[in-house]
Amino acid sequence: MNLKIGIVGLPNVGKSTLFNALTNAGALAANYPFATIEPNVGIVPVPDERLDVLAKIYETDKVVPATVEFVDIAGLVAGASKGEGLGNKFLAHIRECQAICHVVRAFKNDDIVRADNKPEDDILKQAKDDIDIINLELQLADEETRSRVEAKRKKSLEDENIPYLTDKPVIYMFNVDEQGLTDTELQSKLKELVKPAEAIFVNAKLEEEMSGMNRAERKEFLESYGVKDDALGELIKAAYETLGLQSFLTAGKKECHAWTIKKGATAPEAAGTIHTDFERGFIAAQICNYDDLKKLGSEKAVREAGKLRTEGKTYVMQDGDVVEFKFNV
Ligand SMILES: Nc1nc2c(ncn2[C@@H]2O[C@H](COP(=O)(O)OP(=O)(O)O)[C@@H](O)[C@H]2O)c(=O)[nH]1
Ligand SMILES: [Mg+2]
Repeated sequence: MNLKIGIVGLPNVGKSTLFNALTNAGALAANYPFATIEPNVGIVPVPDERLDVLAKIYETDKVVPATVEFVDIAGLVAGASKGEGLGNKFLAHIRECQAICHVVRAFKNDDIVRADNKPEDDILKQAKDDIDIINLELQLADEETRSRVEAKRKKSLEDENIPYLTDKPVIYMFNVDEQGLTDTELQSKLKELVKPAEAIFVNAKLEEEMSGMNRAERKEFLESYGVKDDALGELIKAAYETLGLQSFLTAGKKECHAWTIKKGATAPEAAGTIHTDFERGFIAAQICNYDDLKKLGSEKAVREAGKLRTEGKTYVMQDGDVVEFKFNV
């Protein structure tokens, strides 16, 4: 499953700073051949401490995290749907994404001009106005698409599956300043603005300062600001929540691997994310719980404790299942 998240927002809200920070955090989160495909597209490993534990237990040669693709989508400005800025160039990029990360400026700094050239004077109101501008542009773009589809439908009756932008789940990422990071009153007001969507609070400047730090150093650095996790960790948590995703793990000497699936996916469906043959030829899944494995220290100990289960076709996968699929091709 290729999870792809598009980063949108008005100019000068910190999108590119955050994109760089996210891809950089990912590069250091695992020894995975992280890649920037294009300057604005990056594949980032999902930080998962469980993989490190499994790698020790199995004396693994290779660790393969789940991945997320981020796209820094520039060009959304007031009037984009009418051709302002880059016009509608952003549309194709957003269509390919499962979720939108909408970055909203919530820091005060008059040296960095706001898109509307107004001074920073009311974070809450200006954040609301900015959000409305972006959401209106997305709506207008959809209306244009809708009328194009309607016109076409008159000619042919084929039923098209149009990925409307306003159907995409949105995670709001408020780019706050250092004060805002711990200002719970401001944060709850900003949350209120966008609910029921998920809202997360990050400081792009601090994220930028952490480039070059490993995960342990990041945690320690952020703790000194009263923050638990970095932007990558927060965004992925919110994205999994919003999209109803979870991970399962496969582990062995050759490889420890994390995989992303939908909550509620069955064992054969999970097998299918590894290989379609695994789903077609599914026989059974041998499963143990990650916490049991960690506590007991080896697969052998888990088996002896009676905690290694064999599950069939109807089994619903749980987050943190460590799985070995039996199949027949
Ligand atoms: N003070 C401050 N400046 C920021 C922050 N995030 C971004 N900037 C600055 O704002 C400018 C625009 O940032 P950029 O990431 O390019 O915004 P984009 O247009 O949304 O991609 C750059 O000069 C950044 O250094 C922040 O959290 N605080
Ligand atoms: Mg940019």
